[in-house]
Amino acid sequence: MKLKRIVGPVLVGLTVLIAFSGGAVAAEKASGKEITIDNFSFGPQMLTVPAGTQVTWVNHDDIPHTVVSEDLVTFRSRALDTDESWSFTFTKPGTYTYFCSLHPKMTAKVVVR
Ligand SMILES: [Cu+2]
Repeated sequence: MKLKRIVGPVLVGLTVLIAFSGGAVAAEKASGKEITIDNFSFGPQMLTVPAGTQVTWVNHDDIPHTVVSEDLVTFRSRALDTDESWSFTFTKPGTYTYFCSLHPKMTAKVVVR
């Protein structure tokens, strides 16, 4: 009788904990990762994500920027005006160096594991 009283709440607590951590992982995957463009630079300069992650770039500068993969073909955004964003989902592991085609000195990389 005494044992039942303790085990009941512990089981409920454990179930809630498992459900909560599962939900948190799903939310993180769905929301993806964000890279900001500010003062002519990408931040973070290097972002590491698991394969399947959607990465979104947001331009906070008041001039346009683009997001273009080093090989020019893997991904290529349109020109992003102030506060515009653009997303790409990385499906294959690798190191993806990219730059802004309007200001080629702006470079950064995404590492996909
Ligand atoms: Cu630029």
